Amino acid sequence: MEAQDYCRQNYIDLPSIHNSEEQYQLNSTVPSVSWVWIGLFQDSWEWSDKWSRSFRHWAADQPSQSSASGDCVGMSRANSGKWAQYSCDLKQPFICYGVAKFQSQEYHYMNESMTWQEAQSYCKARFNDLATADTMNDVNRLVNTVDPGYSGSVWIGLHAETEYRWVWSMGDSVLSQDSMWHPGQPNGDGECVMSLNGSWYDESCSTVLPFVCFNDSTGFMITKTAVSWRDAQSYCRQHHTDLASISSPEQQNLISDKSSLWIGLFLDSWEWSDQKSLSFRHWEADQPSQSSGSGDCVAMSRKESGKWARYSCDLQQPFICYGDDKLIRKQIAKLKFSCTGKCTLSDPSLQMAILNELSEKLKSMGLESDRKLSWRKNEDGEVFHRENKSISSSTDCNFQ
Ligand SMILES: [Ca+2]
Repeated sequence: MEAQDYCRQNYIDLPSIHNSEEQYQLNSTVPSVSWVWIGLFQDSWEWSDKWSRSFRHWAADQPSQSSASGDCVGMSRANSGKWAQYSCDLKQPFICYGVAKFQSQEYHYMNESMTWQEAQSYCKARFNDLATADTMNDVNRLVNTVDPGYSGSVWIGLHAETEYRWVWSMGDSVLSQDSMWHPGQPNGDGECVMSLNGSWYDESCSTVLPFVCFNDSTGFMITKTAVSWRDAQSYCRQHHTDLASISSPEQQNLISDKSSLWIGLFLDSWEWSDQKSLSFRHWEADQPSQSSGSGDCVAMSRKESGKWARYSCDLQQPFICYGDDKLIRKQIAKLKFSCTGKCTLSDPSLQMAILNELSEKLKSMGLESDRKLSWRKNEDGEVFHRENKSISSSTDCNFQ
């Protein structure tokens, strides 16, 4: 462990030996002592994402061999990020990696009637775009955004496209190359997909069939009651997570010995205004209606618990945008403080007191309006930073 630390600090790591040539090279480097440490070690740990990376950063006495020390790993800032074993049942803070999947965008209800295109331009100019939704959580937030006194429908960002694609109800994954269509399918006789004897068939969405839901904690759940695809989707979303997505032959095997079952795959030709390929849909029972003339733009209704229907894009109605309001101006000013004696600028109550004083000062200058003042924290979480060798500090401050 000390050898590993030393190599990592001063070079790269203990050597890995991949072939006989490298072994020979290493032999010629090593003076004639009896033996040296190399980088190989016995390991029984695995990353949550199954990636076979073998970099380890254990604390000196870790991992401990005693079985009582736990099967999960935590790191400690105090111990320069080194790792130690803990019981997996311990409740502790944690770190995730990756891009946040469900980044909650702020919704803004616009109580002003416009056509879909006008609403789109308005949202793009002032916010990001017309509202998108990718989860039931988004649907509920959209409903709560609408003025409670308004019971009509409200534009969201979905509109018709001419291109049709097979997508998953859960909105999570693209249809993989090794999709499991039965030979000759899809043959254009429906926009929903059933699984039968291990392969897929397109089928009219109004056919009644048993179905398979996916549940975040328990996995696939088969329901034997036969219903339409849309009813199956509603049931799965209410009682589990959604209709099942199938992304591997292993998952398909879980249901391959069963009779016909609805799965989460469906044909879609709708697109979000911001071009994001989110395939989550929340249509009313008879929507999107196939009859032409029913409109190429989508609105939701508070009284239909946020479900969607298609309307003529020329209809004038309120709408919901998402994203930051570009009209709110943010001004950042840098302040420098000098203090004599003991400086306690890191004290939050003192920081608040300074803001209050600044706010009073601005008011006395006639700048009260709806300005909000806040301190801007630096990356290290601190507001103030001491200037080199001087007793003054400077920082940033937001004026909104
Ligand atoms: Ca078919």
